[in-house]
Amino acid sequence: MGLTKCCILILCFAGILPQSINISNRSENETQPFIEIGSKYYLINTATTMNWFGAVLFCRNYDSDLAVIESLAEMNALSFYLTTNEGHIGKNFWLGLTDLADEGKFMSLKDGRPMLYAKWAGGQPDNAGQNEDCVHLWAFENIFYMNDNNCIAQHYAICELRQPKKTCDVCDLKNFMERFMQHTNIPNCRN
Ligand SMILES: [Ca+2]
Ligand SMILES: [Ca+2]
Repeated sequence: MGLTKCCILILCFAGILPQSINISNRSENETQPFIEIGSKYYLINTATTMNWFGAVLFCRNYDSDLAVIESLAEMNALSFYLTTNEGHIGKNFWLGLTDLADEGKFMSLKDGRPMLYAKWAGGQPDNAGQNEDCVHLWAFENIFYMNDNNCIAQHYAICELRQPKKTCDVCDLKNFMERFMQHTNIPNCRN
């Protein structure tokens, strides 16, 4: 009997594991109106400009965060999209990065940690007028860089969809196993 229950346990384990892994593969319906660019999903709003705080709220309204570019690969993917799709060239886009809390220390709004990646324009960040605390994407000759700007400047918003928390796959699996063992009165497979 012990062996049978262990086999059931293994089969259940094998059955739910692929489902856990597939959580990160999102369907198109799930990600609308966000579009896949590189490894993330973005919503690029070019309908209206807004200040940085307005951009933060705009993204929250879509259960997302003002975009934070965290690697050269993400910068390249987003830059390529913006420079090859009509309607985005020459525009400035707010990012979820600010040094409002501590001058000179740019932090990521989405996780409260120091910014991981920067591609500052020449001479930036300069905190011009001692009043530039919000970061935006700035295009020079069709190449995007970062600049600190006055937070009440009017730019467009780029939002990014939150990544599924992969650790929860393991949590879900662990919880399932615990519930299964409680309901089947299996102390453990070694008995
Ligand atoms: Ca500043
Ligand atoms: Ca600046």
